[in-house]
Amino acid sequence: MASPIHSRRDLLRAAGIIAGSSLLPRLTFAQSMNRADPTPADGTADYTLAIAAKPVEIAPKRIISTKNYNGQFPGPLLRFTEGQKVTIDIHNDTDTPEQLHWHGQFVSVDVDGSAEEGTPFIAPHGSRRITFTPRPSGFRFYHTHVRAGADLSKGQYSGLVGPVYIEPKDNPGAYDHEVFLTMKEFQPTLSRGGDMAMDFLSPAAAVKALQERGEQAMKASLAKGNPHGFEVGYDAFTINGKMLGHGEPIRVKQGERVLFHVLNGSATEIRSLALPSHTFTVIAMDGNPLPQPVRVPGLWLGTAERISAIVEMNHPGVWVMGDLSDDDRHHGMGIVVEYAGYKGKPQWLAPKPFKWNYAHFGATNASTPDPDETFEMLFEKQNAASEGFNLWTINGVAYPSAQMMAPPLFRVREGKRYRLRMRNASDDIHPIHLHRHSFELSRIAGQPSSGIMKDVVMVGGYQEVEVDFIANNPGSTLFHCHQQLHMDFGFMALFDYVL
Ligand SMILES: [Cu+2]
Repeated sequence: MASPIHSRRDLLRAAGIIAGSSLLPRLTFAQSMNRADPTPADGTADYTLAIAAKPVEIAPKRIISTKNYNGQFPGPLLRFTEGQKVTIDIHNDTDTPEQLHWHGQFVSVDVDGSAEEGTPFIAPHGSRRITFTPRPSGFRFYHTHVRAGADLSKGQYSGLVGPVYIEPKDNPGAYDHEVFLTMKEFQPTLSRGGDMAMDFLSPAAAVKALQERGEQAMKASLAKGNPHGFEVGYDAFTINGKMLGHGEPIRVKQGERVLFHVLNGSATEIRSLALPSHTFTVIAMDGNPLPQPVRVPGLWLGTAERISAIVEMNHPGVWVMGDLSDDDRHHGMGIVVEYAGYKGKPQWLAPKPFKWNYAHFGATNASTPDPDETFEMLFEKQNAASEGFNLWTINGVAYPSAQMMAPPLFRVREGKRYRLRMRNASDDIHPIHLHRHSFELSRIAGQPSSGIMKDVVMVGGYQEVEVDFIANNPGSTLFHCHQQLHMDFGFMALFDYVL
């Protein structure tokens, strides 16, 4: 199977590749596993995170055992201050190597938490002390970064997800209190079909050439007698680790302005969120302030996306804040919002249908500067090509399943501005993530955009999206689809810095 690490021999092979790279300090296997334990120079860490399989009660008598941080789901909220160094001890109390990724932060390869970039593993029953300077400010998160392959107890199918908030130098908005929400499914199972929401993205226009290419490939595969590749479905849906109605409600008062920090912590799913009779004023995406606040009836978030939005509490009652999917909400994807002095059955009302267009959140008349270079990227699916799983390629190359650091597909020079022209020849939406950098959305399905800085963007089925980034954080940099089932089966590539 594509799961990269099944044995000590695989690990040795992976470590050999790391040690053989001229871009990294030369480490033996033992060093790369143990380097994780530097002698603590100055006593205690600011935070300690322990990775272990521990029971989590998502509803009364519904207890699941899943790997998580510190015995809780979501992992503890880590509050940092921008530019102020932190030390974190990570203990791995499991039998398999782990990686802890600081999603959305401009950290070094050594602590980023991606074996593909060369971050050392946290050895089974080992630990690692890391130090880094948190940046940029805003809503980030941390999560495991091991591949799961066909093993749905591993990777982000587990509960290894937690929020990070990096305090900005100045406060971005006026609000009465903050609420962090992590949306996450549990109890995954493999299936042969999916019901991914598709029609919410705007513009909706598909690129004909991409569609023909993708449909032809699919037709050819099915004609050979292949089934559809595996997808993943879930039995339990939670917000902050509780199924709808089973956690503490969010208690509010009329007239309050509540700042919600919403994280899609899913391994594979796109999520939505609405609060009946209320609107969201989005102030930041992926933790980065927007050029101006934008009011919307509800939110859509691809895997790993974050939205910070203010809700003015001006419609008293007891409400279900939940996913637009009735099925997923009925299976738990929601949380109760209760106004002071109000009791009763929480009410759900579907908002009027709305489309999600990233460009609406951008600057109104600005355009992005021309890049120094544009990289063309074609995303393709080979249906059921890897033991029943879809295999994914970028420009024809699937990231090797048995290898940690693969040869880089793209090379950048420090200080230059690059444009990624991503062309999706599949009918799936891909939440695309670039490690250790932010990018600016410059074109969404044909529509120009500017001023929106993100680290994940959904690329619609048979659509094109362009993003620009400045190469300002040297070191090996992983680019991948954040859908676990896609990244584990080829949908990754490395950028490397050259002189
Ligand atoms: Cu994908």
